[in-house]
Amino acid sequence: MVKARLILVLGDQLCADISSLRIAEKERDVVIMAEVMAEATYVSHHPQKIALVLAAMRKFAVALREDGWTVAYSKLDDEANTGSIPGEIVRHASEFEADEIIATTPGEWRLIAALNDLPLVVRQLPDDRFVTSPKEFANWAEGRKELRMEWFYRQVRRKTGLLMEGNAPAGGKWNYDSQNRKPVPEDARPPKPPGFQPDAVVGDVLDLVEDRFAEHFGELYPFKFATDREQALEVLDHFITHTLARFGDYQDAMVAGEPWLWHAVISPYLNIGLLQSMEVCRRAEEAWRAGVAPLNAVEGLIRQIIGWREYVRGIYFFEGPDYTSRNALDHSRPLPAFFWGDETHMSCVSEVVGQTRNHAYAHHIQRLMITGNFALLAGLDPGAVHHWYLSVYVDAFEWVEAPNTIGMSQYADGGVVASKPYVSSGNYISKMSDYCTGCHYDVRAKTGARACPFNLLYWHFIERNRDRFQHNPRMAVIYRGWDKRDAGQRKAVLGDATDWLGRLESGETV
Ligand code: FAD
Ligand code: DLZ
Ligand code: SF4
Repeated sequence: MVKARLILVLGDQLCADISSLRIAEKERDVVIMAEVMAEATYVSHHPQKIALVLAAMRKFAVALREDGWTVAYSKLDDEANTGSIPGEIVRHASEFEADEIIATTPGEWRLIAALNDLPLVVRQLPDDRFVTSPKEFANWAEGRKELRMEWFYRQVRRKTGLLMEGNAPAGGKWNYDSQNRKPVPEDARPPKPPGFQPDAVVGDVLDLVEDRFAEHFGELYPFKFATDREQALEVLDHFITHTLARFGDYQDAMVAGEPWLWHAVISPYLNIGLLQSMEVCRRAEEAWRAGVAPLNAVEGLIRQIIGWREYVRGIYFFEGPDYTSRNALDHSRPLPAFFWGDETHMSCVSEVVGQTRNHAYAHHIQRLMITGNFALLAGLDPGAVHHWYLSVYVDAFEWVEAPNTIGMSQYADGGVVASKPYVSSGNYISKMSDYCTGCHYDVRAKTGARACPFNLLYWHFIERNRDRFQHNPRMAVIYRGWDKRDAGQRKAVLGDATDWLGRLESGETV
C-alpha cells in the first residue's frame, strides 16, 4: 500500500497554490495544519495578529476540505495538541503512518531548522509565492560592494515587465519618489479600509484569544481584519478603486487619529497568503493604464512590493540566521516602558504606540521615522527592538520584519540595507505630521527642559558615532554643519541629551 505523506501548511502559507499543495495528491496525502502555543508565544504577538492567523487558518482548512482534501487540523485547545509544529508533525506522522513530510520552506530560520531536525524525511520546497528566489537574489548580490534596493528593483521590473515600455521604464523614469512626499491638506478625508464583522469562525477565535492571550500587549477589539481570500480581495478592490490614486502623494505623511491614510493595509494578507504580490501589482498597473491612478502612485506601490518586499526577503536569506543578532553600533539600552503603552510626553511616540496597541498597524514612515528613529537615536538594544516589531504588528513575520528593523531602521547590520542611518531631528517629524502641535516638548527648541528629545538625541547620535559616519559621503555635510556651531552650544545640546537619557533610564516619565 502506498503510504500517506503529510503536507504541512503553516499559518502564513494560506494559499491554494502553495508549492507543498501543488505537488500533493488528494487521494493519498493528509494536509496538516496546527494551531500551537509555541508559534503564538515565541514572541508575545499582538492579540489581533494571533486572531488573524488562527481565524484565517480555520477558514482555509474548511476551504481545503470542501475542495476534497483530507485535513488533520489541530485546534489550540485540543487535548492531544503537543504545543509545537514539530510536535504536531511527529504526532500526526505516527497517527497516519506517514513516512514523508512535504512542506513549503518556512519564512523563518527558526522553523526551517526545526523541520530539518525532525527524525523524519522532510522535503522543504521553495516558497514560490515571491517573484524572486533566494538563489536569484544571491546571484544578484554575489560580488557587489553594495546591495542597494534600487538596482535590484530595476532588475525585477525588467523580469516582470511591470510598468515597462519595451526596455524602458514607463514614463521615462524608474522611480517617482520625489513626487511622493506631500503633506496632507487639512480638508482631505482619507478613505478607511473596509472592516469585517466577525462571523462564527472569527467569533470563536476571538473568544479563544481573549481567554489565552489577555496579557499580550494590544487590544483585541474591535477586530476588523479580513480572514479569507474573498474578504482580502474586497480590501484590494477598495484600495485600487478609492485609495491608490492618492497613495503616492501622501505616502510619507502622518496625521494624528488617522492610522491608515492612503495606505493599502494589505501587508497582512500578502504575508499570510490571502493575496499574491503579482496580482496586486497587475491590478495597480491596470488602474494606471485605465487612467484611474497616476504613475507616481502606481510606481510607488509596485516599488514597495516587487522592490522592497522582494529585496528584504532576499537580504534575510542571503545574510543568514545570525542576522537578527547583529549590533553594529553596539547599542544596549533596554526598551523603555512607553513602547508597551506607558505614558510618554512625546506626542509622536505616544500616538504611534497607541495606534499600534489599538490596531496592530502603523504605516511605514511611522515605524521608520517615529519609533524606529527614536530607538536608534536613544541607542536601544536592536535585538529588543526587533522583538518589539515582530510582536506588535499584524503583518510581522521575521523574513520581512528583521531586515526592515535590524537593517533599514536600526543600522544594526552595519549598512547592508541602508547606505546611511535613518535618523532625523524633530524638524522632519514636524514637517511630515501634525504631531508636534500640542506636544509637551517644543520642536523648535534645541536646548532646555522643553527641547524636543529628537533634537537633543539627534546630535548625541551624530557625535557618538563620529568615527563611523563623518566620512560617509551622505553624512559629511551634517558633521561640517555641526562642527561650525559654537562650541558652547554644542556642549549644551549634548549635555541636555545626556540628562534626558539619564531621566529615561531612571524610569521618569519623559
Ligand atoms: P503600503 O504603504 O500601502 O505599501 C504596500 C505594500 O508594500 C505593503 O503591504 C507591503 O507588502 C509592501 N511594502 C512597503 N514597504 C515595505 C518594506 N519596507 N518592506 C517590505 N514590504 C514593504 N512590513 C511587513 O509586511 N511586515 C513587517 O513585519 C514589517 N516590519 C517593519 C518594521 C520596520 C521597522 C519598518 C520600518 C518597516 C516594516 N515593514 C514591515 C514595512 C512596512 O512598514 C509595511 O509593509 C507597511 O507599513 C504595511 O502597510 P500597508 O500594507 O498599508 O503598506
Ligand atoms: C504567527 C503564527 C501564529 C501566531 N500561530 C501559528 C500557528 O498556530 N500555527 C502555524 O502554523 N503558524 C502560526 N503562525 C505563523 C508562523 O509563526 C510562521 O509560519 C513562521 O513564523 C514562519 O514565517
Ligand atoms: Fe515628537 Fe518632538 Fe514633535 Fe513632540 S515636539 S511630537 S517629541 S517631534
